[in-house]
Amino acid sequence: MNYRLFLFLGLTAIFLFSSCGDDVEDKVVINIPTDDDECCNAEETFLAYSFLNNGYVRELPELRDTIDNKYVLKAYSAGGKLHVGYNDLFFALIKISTDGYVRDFQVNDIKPLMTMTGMNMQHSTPTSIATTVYDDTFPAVRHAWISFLMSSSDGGYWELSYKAAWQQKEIEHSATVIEVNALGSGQNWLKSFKKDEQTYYLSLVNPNAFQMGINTIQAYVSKQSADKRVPYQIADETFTIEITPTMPDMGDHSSPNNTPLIKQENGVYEGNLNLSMTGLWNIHLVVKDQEGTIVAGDDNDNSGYSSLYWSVTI
Ligand SMILES: [Cu+2]
Repeated sequence: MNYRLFLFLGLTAIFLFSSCGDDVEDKVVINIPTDDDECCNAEETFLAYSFLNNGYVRELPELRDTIDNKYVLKAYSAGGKLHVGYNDLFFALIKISTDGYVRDFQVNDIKPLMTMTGMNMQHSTPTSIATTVYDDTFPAVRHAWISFLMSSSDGGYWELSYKAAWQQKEIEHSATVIEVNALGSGQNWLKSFKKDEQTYYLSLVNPNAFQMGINTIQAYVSKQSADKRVPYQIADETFTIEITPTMPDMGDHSSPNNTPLIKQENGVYEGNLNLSMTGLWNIHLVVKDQEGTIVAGDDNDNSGYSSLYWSVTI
């Protein structure tokens, strides 16, 4: 987005308006683009541009789509990469003629699909499926998330497709191959448990943002689809996720002031996590249903802690 040009046009318009203020007829002659009611205003454009060019997010070019040579739909992630576990995805729709960001567009039907080459089977993974506005101050950027079960490897490859819609226009981005990287050692951000023959997935949100001390910890609980090729949606049920972080390299000591993850209105689970030192932490999980019955997180290895745990290294 050429924001400077945008600003320049705006300032020129103001200058022209004010310089011929005493001649009412002249005002209608000034040629200010008026066909841009589908785009954001200057401030929203600036904020969206700043966010998408902040050096943290980068485009995933394999997910780009061009529509009638008039619009470009771009997808972004942290560093332009994807990895096992939770990933944020951002979408922006850019009008080529003006470099403006289109507001009020939707991206939905996000379908990650892995083909397991040797096993002759396909499966999806936990995902938000549809997008929401990421930040109300710049509605041009929409947000989704995908939590990948496995990395791309000789054993299989991932593809992603999605649909986008705005002002009666609709496009479908057919499946393109994406690269999903493995996580480093000491990082395990996605766990599963079974309840009544149903598999659930626990996706820890962005633990790379954790710092020493008290952190807000967020997670999603997703349900494996009956047809595993269908993206796994957020589970309807309400659970409570109790957490006990321990340091396995330091005699499994824990930390005080942790609070359970409780389901919020928007579907995310949220609690407090105290990482009192830097290093490797196992976040032991006990999942309870609404009646308080434990549905996952038994102490199977007699360690004194649940054998269901995420691992993070800070
Ligand atoms: Cu797989």
